Amino acid sequence: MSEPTTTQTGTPVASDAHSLTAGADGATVLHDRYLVEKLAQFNRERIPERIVHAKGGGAFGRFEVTADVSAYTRAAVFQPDAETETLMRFSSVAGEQGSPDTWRDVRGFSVKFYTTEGNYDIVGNNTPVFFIRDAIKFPDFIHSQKRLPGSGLRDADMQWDFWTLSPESAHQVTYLMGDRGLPKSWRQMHGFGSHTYQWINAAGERFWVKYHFRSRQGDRHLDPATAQAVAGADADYYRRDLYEAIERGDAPKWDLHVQVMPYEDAKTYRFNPFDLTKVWPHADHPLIPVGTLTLDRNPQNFFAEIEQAAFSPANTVPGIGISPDKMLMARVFSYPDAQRYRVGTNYNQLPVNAPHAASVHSYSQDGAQRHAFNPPSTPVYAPNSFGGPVADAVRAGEGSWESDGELVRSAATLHAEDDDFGQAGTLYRRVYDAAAKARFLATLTGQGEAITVDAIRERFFQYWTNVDAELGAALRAAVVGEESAA
Ligand code: HDE
Repeated sequence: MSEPTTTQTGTPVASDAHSLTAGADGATVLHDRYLVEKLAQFNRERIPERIVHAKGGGAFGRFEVTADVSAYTRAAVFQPDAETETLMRFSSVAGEQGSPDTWRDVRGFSVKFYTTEGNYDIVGNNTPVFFIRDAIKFPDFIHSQKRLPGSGLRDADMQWDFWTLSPESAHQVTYLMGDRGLPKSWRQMHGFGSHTYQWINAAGERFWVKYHFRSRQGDRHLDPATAQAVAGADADYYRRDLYEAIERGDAPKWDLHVQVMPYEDAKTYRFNPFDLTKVWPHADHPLIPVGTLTLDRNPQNFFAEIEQAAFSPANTVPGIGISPDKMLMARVFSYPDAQRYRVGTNYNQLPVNAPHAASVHSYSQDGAQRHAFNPPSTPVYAPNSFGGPVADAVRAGEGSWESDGELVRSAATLHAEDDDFGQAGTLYRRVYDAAAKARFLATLTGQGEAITVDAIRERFFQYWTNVDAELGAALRAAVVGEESAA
């Protein structure tokens, strides 16, 4: 026997099929409470999609520490033998909710650790760098990658107009137009925290770190023709792959490593270590193992657990801080702001966002959809004389750095080897093998052909010439040559 259908307040309803009407052929009445509730709830099923990273999927799992990095951080989640429940969400950046998984894009790589000291989130990508280095350009950058206001179409002219006028984008665009732009699956890609973060050990010593998640499934890609065919045949290709792998017990794993830089070294390092368009070459700072992330449990409800999941670089824990990366500091504001709007003021009380292994003692209260609250004996203000929660003074100086100066609007001070194109050229020349270089040239040729404005196309050739002179010449020959042959 099935359970009776009920209203949202638990009352059995009279019919799943027939509205209440004045006679079989007459008007529908407004006091058909269940019909009204059903239609009204339906109209409210959608919340705003994420303005970026709208299309994605995710799963739950655990993070197990396999090494000893306690010399660098006191964070409980990274202490020897710690095991922590995790949530991960993968995503594309520019496409909307329904967009095909295999359109060329950077992929999001978000991890939430439900630690004993509160939730810790690493919200990264499958690339170690980013397109810009100042957050004030982010909305412009995203607008240029999304759709034209009139036609609602994506447009190569505006994408390349923005990129070629923003030369700091060259390194990340070299990743995007290379194999990383078309992963074979979410399981088969590496993940990066991308920014520099701060770790603080038990003695209060500070270090700068970068996170690298190395996929045990390998870092594989689709060739562009396959990606295009799959985009039409199965728009949910990556989402399906992850879900099915976990269902059949094939739990994907990533090994987390960190690069560590002593606090003082940042001042004289050859690249600005807080510039998100730069990597730290592994020869300078080798990978140090930390532990293993395993995804082994699919969500029970995609909307409740993945769509409403709220990841934020603001979610740090004792022993971990942010850095003076201008992008990261802005993200600390932007993510909770997006989530208050998109999910609601009390989004952190939803089971997927609430801490599991830590409890909340906060003086914040009320607000729409409030579910959790303090016992009535807890005072509603601080300071108080009634034993209310008290801040942890140890954290007051934690995660800080020296900073002094006039308020200015300026690019960051350049370090010895800082420029816009050097690391992009190194990636192209030293990391891409001959076959990858050939795929890269073919992809860029297609991009160049899609540009319709001469001035933008000229800047496009110059941009790639700045990355590598031979590449620029080959590209010009391929684009102009193919056109004159046509
Ligand atoms: Fe994001 N980004 N971002 N981003 N981002 C969002 O957060 C933003 C940046 C990334 O799986 C939004 O809740 C600004 C870098 C991922 O749910 C939003 C800037 C990196 C996800 C937002 C950046 C990322 C987001 C959309 C420039 C990699 C998906 C709604 C300072 C290192 C998270 C939301 C998930 C999502 C803003 C740059 C990765 C609007 C302002 C750099 C993986 O708040």
